[in-house]
Amino acid sequence: MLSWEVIEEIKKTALNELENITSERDWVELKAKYLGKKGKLQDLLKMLPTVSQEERKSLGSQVNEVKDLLENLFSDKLQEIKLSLKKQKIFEKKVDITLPSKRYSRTGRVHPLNRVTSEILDIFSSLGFEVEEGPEIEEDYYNFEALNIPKEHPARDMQDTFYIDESRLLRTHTSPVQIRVMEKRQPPLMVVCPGKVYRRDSDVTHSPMFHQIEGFMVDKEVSFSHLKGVLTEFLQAFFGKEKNVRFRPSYFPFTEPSAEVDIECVVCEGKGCRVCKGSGWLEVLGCGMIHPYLFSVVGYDKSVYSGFAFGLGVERLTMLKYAIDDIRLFYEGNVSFLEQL
Ligand code: FA5
Repeated sequence: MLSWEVIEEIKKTALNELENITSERDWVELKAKYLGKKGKLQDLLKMLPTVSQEERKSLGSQVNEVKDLLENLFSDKLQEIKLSLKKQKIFEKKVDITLPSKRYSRTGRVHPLNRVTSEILDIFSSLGFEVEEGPEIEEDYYNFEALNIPKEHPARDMQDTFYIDESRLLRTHTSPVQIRVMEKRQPPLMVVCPGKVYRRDSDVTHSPMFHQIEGFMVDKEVSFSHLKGVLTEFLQAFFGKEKNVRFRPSYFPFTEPSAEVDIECVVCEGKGCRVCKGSGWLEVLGCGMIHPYLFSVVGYDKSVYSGFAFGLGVERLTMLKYAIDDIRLFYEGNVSFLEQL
């Protein structure tokens, strides 16, 4: 017979049993026993029609209260069981904190081109040069016209250009930085300008994007011997004291006279091989005495000042120093190649 005492008794035993379970499996079984479709509380509800009309309401709500209470307590109990299992697992898992940590063999490092650029800049700063930079998107005026290469001048073909519009382009060399620096500063100047340059050019020794370092010096009485002295000093510091250096006449519209500089072949030591095409020499940079036209453009008095300038390819020097035969290797992100250098 359904009564207040019967309901209380079921509640008491349920709480008691719930208190004593420790596994999820017991929890599932116990929950079915009391709260399942065929559980004890459902049985109590089924008994409601057997009691008098007056008692039915209060006993019905008592059963429902017990049901709500048990549902809450069952869900708390499940959390408690899960937490204690987790703690148990952590406790059982023994960690040996004296073991050495994992070592990562592939740590990042400076890209060879950046390393060689720093090496080159260090040599020039030890000779007294300062570093200046200029924009990669350049005006036609700075890249060509101010450097004595007017429109339609055949020398524009020496550097096949990526144009952005009529007056702007991706700079084809770092020489425009000469003009930008001279425009804003007065001599004496000893400056090097590193940076990316772009040309429509692509094969194993030419890349559409590559790096140059420009250098120039302007003062009173700067002569070709200063140019020879600085570049020989630089090349021997970079490639080794014993390497011979030679200057060959050449042509650049922004220098007069102009020269190309060769270094004794790093592979065959001047005997002649495949790399130097049998000549024993490797071309490394272009240079010359700054053309007086540039001084008139920037407003320097050409009867007072003279200067020299040079431009070198960083990839070219790195390839020669480390005997690399394909320029594209620098940009492929191949870790084993980069680790070798
Ligand atoms: C020039 O760019 C001149 N501005 C250099 C200069 C400066 C001369 C000041 C006189 C006074 P040239 O086009 O030769 O010159 O390029 C210089 C160097 O850049 C070359 O010796 C070569 O090492 C490198 N170079 C040229 N084109 C490429 C390319 N497509 N990929 C990689 N390196 C290149």
